[in-house]
Amino acid sequence: NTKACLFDLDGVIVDTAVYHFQAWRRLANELGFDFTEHQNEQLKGISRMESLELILGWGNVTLSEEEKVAWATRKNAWYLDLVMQMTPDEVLKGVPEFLTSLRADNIKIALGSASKNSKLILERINMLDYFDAIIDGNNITKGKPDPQVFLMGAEATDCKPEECVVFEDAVAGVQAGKAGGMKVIGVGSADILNEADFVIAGFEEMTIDRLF
Ligand code: B16
Ligand code: MG
Repeated sequence: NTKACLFDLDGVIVDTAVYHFQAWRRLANELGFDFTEHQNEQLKGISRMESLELILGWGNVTLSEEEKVAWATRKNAWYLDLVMQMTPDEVLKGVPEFLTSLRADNIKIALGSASKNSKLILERINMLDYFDAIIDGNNITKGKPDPQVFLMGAEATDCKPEECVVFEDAVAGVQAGKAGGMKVIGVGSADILNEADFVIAGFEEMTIDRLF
């Protein structure tokens, strides 16, 4: 029986990936190379420092640990400039309606995101009040596909893993939910998210009865 829904942020609630891409691309350009939107797909659900490692690999750039931290800090400042311009109309279609229906049925709502900026983003898009618990990059020691972020979400909502349903747009996130023993609904393409229990293209097609 489902008692809590655990939501990823980027790609599920809102599309911050476009802003991550802009900021990471600026970093790459300043280091003398570029990368594509296709490559950017690989960064979804992955932590900031893991993303940086992948990008530096694409550009064959070697940096010291100190330089890596400095570039990651710069990228985050550029990213936050873009986040500060976000507005509530960027919330993905059908999300507020679905979360409202969960609240009406007393189903708990938690965030399970790799981002360290999740609260700020939820504030900007006016979605913070929907969440009973927020587990994000500030709370976790192991990134997706490790189940830690979702297991902490289950605990924070007083639910067993089998009582939770995870919503994820990234392969690593789907794997994290399954590793935690949860039902996982993929958001995006069924070809890519084939490890999910089922996949929706967006929340317009999601109803409460599909949780059970
Ligand atoms: P930050 P999610 C993830 O969010 C993004 O998909 C990923 O591209 C990003 O690197 C990661 O958050 C960390 O974000 O730099 O803001 O801490 O999909 O787990 O909500
Ligand atoms: Mg995501």
